[in-house]
Amino acid sequence: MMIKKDINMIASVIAHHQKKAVELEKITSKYLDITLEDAYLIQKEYIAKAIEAGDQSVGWKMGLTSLAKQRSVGVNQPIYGRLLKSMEITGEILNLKGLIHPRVEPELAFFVKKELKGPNVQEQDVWEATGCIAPALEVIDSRYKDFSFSHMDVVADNASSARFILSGLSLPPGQYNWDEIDVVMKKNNRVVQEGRSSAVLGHPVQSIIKLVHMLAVSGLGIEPGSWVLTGGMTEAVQVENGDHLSIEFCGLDTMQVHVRP
Ligand code: 0L1
Ligand code: MG
Repeated sequence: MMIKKDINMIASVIAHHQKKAVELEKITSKYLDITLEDAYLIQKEYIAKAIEAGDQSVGWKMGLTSLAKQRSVGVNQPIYGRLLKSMEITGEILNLKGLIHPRVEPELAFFVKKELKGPNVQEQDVWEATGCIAPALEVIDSRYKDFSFSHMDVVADNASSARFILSGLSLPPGQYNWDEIDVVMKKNNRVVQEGRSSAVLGHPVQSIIKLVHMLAVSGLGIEPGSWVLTGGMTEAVQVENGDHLSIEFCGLDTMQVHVRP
């Protein structure tokens, strides 16, 4: 395991690249022995610094929750990241300032109203703790050059979290089959991705269970009042200035994104 001084130093380098939107060489090319525990400590360190400086914690994101996404980046298990208020976009405009090579993906977000903590949490506990569910979009933006990284690199880079948009809907958990939500993503009026919520570990509720179990390893849990992005229902779509995205969560909502300089 790394010493605290190195954790803090790497955390401040990554935070700088995130803030300035400047590409970064993989940290594992310099620090060969970095462990998964170190990578999560690096993530935790700069998020704590941001909160000390006035930002607020909003919740968590799960990443790499589908086999297709795991295969596309060569990492064979889900990862988590932390969401801050400063990452949230309200409205339909995605401003590319502060982003390097952003990609957008459709997700289902769970609002957790009761603490979920510990290695024994099961599906029933998650449903009892879920206040509502909302269609959402995540904007991922790996800070690594060419979106190329290892498991430890991407965890240290907050699982590529950059921005997120909640649809504003608060849907009752018991009213829909959350593994049967189809999604169609159009970019500039052309269908570019189609998928279904079962792509997220078979059912998005499994993503929450997995997150709780992963957090339990570090003695952490999901705090009441947290949003959790459960993972991409399709591959992420690259965007650039001038693009317009229309993302239909069939039977629920259609979200729009206008990409601007
Ligand atoms: O949210 C995600 O599934 C992305 C996790 C990190 C991998 C990537 O940046 O593509
Ligand atoms: Mg995601």
